[in-house]
Amino acid sequence: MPNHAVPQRALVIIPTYNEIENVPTLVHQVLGIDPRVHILFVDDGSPDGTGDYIRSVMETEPRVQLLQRPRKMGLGTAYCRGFEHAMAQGYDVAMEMDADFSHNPAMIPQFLKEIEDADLVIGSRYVRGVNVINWPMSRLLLSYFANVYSRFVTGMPLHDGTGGYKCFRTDVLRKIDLSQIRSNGYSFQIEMNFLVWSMGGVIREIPIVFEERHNGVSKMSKNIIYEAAGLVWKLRFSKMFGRLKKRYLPA
Ligand SMILES: Nc1nc2c(ncn2[C@@H]2O[C@H](COP(=O)(O)OP(=O)(O)OP(=O)(O)O)[C@@H](O)[C@H]2O)c(=O)[nH]1
Ligand SMILES: [Mg+2]
Repeated sequence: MPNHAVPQRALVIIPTYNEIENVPTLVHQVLGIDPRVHILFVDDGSPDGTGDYIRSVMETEPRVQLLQRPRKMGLGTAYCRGFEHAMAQGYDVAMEMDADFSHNPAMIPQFLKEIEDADLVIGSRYVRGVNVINWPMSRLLLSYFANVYSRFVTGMPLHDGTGGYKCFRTDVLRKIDLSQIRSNGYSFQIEMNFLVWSMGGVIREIPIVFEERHNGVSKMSKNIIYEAAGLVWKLRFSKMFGRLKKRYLPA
C-alpha cells in the first residue's frame, strides 16, 4: 500500500491543555527541524493562556496554525479534528505529538524518512528494551503490561501500541471514517493502529526515548485505563464478526 513517496508537506498535530510552560520552546524546536513541517495546535480553552500565546506566534509565523476549542474535550477528538484538517489542506502526512517534550522533536526527520515506505510509523518505547525516563515503576509496569495485554487480545504484532508519537500517511486516514472513533485516551492509539493494520497497511516501529514531562500537570486517569481494557475486546470481536470494515472502513 505505501507509495514510496517522499512527503512534501507534514502537519505535526499537537493537542494542548495548559502547556504554556512548554509551547514557546516547542514551537521553535519543531519548526527548526525541517522546512516541510507545519504545526497545528488543538487547544481546548487552556485557562493558562496557551491559546493566546499560539495566536501571537501566528502573527509572524505562517507555519503555525491553531484549532481553538471551547473546553477540554479529550485527546482522541483533538487528533481526529487535526487529521481532518491535514486531509483538507492536502498535507501528505499527519503526525501526533505531545506538547510536554516527552516526544523529542529531534526524531521528526526519522519519522518522515520511515513514512516514505510505510503507512504508519510508531515511535516505540519498547522496541529495544525499555526506553522511558522518569516514570515511577508502577506507571512503567502499567504501560508495559497494557501493551502485552493489548497485543494478546488484538493480535497486533506491535511492541508499543499505546504510544502517542506517530506519523500517518493522510492517504490512509482518508480510508477511515473518523466520525466512528469514540475512544480518547490510550485506547485511541490502539484503535487507530488496529484500523490501519486491519486494512493491510504497513506499520513500522522506530525506537524512541520517552521522557516524562518536566513542566505542567499530568492528565492521566483511571478511566483511560478502563476504556482501553474494554476497547481491545470490542475491536477483536467486531473484526471477527466482520463488523469492523462496515463501521470504520466504508470504502
Ligand atoms: N486539546 C487537548 N489536549 C489535551 C487534552 N488532554 C491532554 N492534552 C494534551 O495531550 C498531550 C498529552 O497529555 P499528557 O497530560 O502529557 O498525558 P500523558 O503523557 O499521558 O501524561 P503525563 O505526561 O504524565 O502528564 C499534552 O500535550 C496535553 O497538553 C485535552 O483534553 N484536549
Ligand atoms: Mg505527557
